[in-house]
Amino acid sequence: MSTVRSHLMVAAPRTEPGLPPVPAEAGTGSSQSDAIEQEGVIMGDFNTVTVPAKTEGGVKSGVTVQRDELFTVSGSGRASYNGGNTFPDGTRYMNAKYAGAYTAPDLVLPGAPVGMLIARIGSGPWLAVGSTQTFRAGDAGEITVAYNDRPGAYVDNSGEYTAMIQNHGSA
Ligand SMILES: [Ca+2]
Repeated sequence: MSTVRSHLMVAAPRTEPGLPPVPAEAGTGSSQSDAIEQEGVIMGDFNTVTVPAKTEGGVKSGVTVQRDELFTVSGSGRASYNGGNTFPDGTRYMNAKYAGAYTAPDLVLPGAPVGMLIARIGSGPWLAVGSTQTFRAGDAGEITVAYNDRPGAYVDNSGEYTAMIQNHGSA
């Protein structure tokens, strides 16, 4: 019965939940800074995106560049093209053993290893990124990042990279 339990708990005094705290409106409280922090974020110069290995055509980064601006793309993580695990630099591990890089002429970016992180400006030519690379933009557009594999051979891929894209401006 509830009345009995209430009597037993009286022995343990605790803070009254019904008492309101001292009003903080007049003070210099630090509890209302959310909106200010959001205003302080400069969007467009920097972003981090997930790059699933399955996503043929890549992922738009949200970062745009103008011609001659410097930008850096960096990648981390592990993924698979269904022939081994790969890292953004294009190195592979097969059956838990280092297997080097594998290149083929029919990859989306030929000459760059399968599994390498690649990027392009708008619909321009793909660029080899690897773990990190800084480029000077030859054109204006949004940076897209992707996993290098054969066209049409993305469906059996798994895993994802995390790519960081930074626009440094025209330094
Ligand atoms: Ca594949």
